Amino acid sequence: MRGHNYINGQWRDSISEHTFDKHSPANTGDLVGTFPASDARDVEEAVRAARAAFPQWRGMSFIRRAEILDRFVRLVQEDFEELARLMAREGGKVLAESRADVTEGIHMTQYMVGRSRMPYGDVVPSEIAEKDSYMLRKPKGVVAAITPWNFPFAIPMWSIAPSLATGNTVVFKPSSETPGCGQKVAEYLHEAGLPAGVFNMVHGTGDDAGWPLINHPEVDVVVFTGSYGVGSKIKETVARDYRKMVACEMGGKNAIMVFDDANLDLAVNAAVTSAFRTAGQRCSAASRLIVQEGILDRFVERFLAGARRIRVGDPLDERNFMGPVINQGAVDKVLRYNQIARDEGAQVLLDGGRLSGDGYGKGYFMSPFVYLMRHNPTSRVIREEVFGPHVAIIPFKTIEEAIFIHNDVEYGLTFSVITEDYRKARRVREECEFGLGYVNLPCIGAEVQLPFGGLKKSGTGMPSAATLVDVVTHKVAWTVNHDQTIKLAQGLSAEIE
Ligand code: UN1
Repeated sequence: MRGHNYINGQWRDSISEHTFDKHSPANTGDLVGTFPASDARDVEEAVRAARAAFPQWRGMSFIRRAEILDRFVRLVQEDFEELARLMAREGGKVLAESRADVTEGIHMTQYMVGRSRMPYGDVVPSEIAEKDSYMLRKPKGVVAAITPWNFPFAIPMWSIAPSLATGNTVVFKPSSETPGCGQKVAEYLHEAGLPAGVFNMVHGTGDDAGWPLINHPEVDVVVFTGSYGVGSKIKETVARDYRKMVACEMGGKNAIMVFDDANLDLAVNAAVTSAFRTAGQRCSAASRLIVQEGILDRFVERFLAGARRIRVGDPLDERNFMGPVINQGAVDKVLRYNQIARDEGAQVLLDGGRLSGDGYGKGYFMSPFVYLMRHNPTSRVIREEVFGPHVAIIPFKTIEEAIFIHNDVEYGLTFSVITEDYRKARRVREECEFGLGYVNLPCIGAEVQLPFGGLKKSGTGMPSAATLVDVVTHKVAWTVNHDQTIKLAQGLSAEIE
C-alpha cells in the first residue's frame, strides 16, 4: 500500500517528501505499506483546510451530514473482510478481534446517523410565562483526533463520527503503527462524498505531526487516546490555551474481583478473555485478578489451564487466540515487568515470555505470564500499566480488603465483579473507582452507546464513544420573548425610569 495525506479533499505526499515504512508485527519481513512522514507544515495545511470548511459544514443540517456518514458505513460494510485482514496484518490483532474492531467503528457511526433524527437539545422552563427557553448545541470547530494502534478503526470512529455528525471539521492523525487502517478511514470518507476540507488526515509520528497538531492555535478540541505519559503532557500543554478543550483516554490497571460464591466457569472465562484478548493490549484489559481466598485454589487451577490452552500465532490464522504484541518496545516492556514481578517476590505460576522458533521467528510473539502476589502498596508491578499478556492474581479475605486493593492504584477505567450476591455487587459498585463496571462479565467489550472513560490517571473524565458529543459541542442557552414588553427574571424591571 502507498499511503497519502488527505488534505482539502486531495491526496498528497508530505511537503518534505519523507516517508516511513510499516511492517507487520507478526512478520517483520512483511512490508504493509509506505506512508508520508508529515511535519508541522503538513499539519498547517490540514488545519487551515479544516478551519475554512467549518462554516459551510456547520451550516448543513445534522440529517444531511449523517447521510454522508451512512454512505461511509455502507462502503465499510462492502469492504469489511478486507479491512479486517489489513488490520490483523498491520496491527497484529487476530481476525476475530479485527472484525470486532471494524464492527465497533461501524456501530459508532451508525449510532451517530441514528442520533441525527433524535432530539438534540432541551426545552427548558422559564420564570416568565411569555419566555421560551432552549438548550441548543453548537459544534466547537476544528477537532484534532489522535488515536492509538490497538483499535485502529473503532477508536478513530469514536472521535471522528461524533465530531463530523455534529458539524465540526476534523484533522486526524492515525497511529504510525497502523497507518494503513487510517488510510482506509480517509478513503471511505472521501468516497462517501464529504465536502473538501471537512475531514483531513496527516500521517506521521507523534513528535513530528502529533505535537504540531495539538499546539496549533486553530484547533479547538484535542481528542486523544493513548498512554498516560503522553496524555498528561497534552493536558498540561493544552491548559495554557484558554479556549482549547482536551479529552484524554489513557491507561488502566483494571481488575476482576472474584468472590467465593462466584460461578467458577464464568469467572475463569471472564478472566482469560479480559487478560489475554488483544494480547492484553487494551486499555480495558484486566491485569489484576483479585480473588477471595475460599475459591483461590480452584480458580488458579482453572485459570492456568485456560491460559495454557491459548494458541499464539499468525493473527490471520483463525485458530489463534493471541497474535503478537505491537513492536520491539512492547516486548521489552513486558519482559521488564515480568522481571520486576520476580524481583518483587511474586510466585510465578506461568512463566511466559518471548516466543521464538517455528512460526515465531520474525514476529513479536509472547506467551502469557501469570503470577500470585499479595497486594503491596509499594509494588510497581501490581500498580503500573504493562499493556501485554501479563497478569497478577491477588488474594483477599474480606470485601473491605478487596475494595481497598482495587482502589489502591492510580488508574480507574474498567472493573468487573464476579458474584451471585447482589448486595456485594452493589457495594463494590458504590465504593470502587472505575468508569465502566461489569457484573458477571469480562471487563472488556464496551458498547458504543455507553460512555467510555475512566477516573484518575485513566482519563480526563470526559467520556469518549457516544458521549464524545458532549466534548465536541457546547451547549448554548437560547431565550425568546413573546411579549411586547420586557419581563426579567429574579423580579428585576427593564423599564427606564
Ligand atoms: C481500548 O482498550 O483502548 O471495551 C478500547 C472494550 C472495547 C474498547 C477498548 N470496546 O474493550
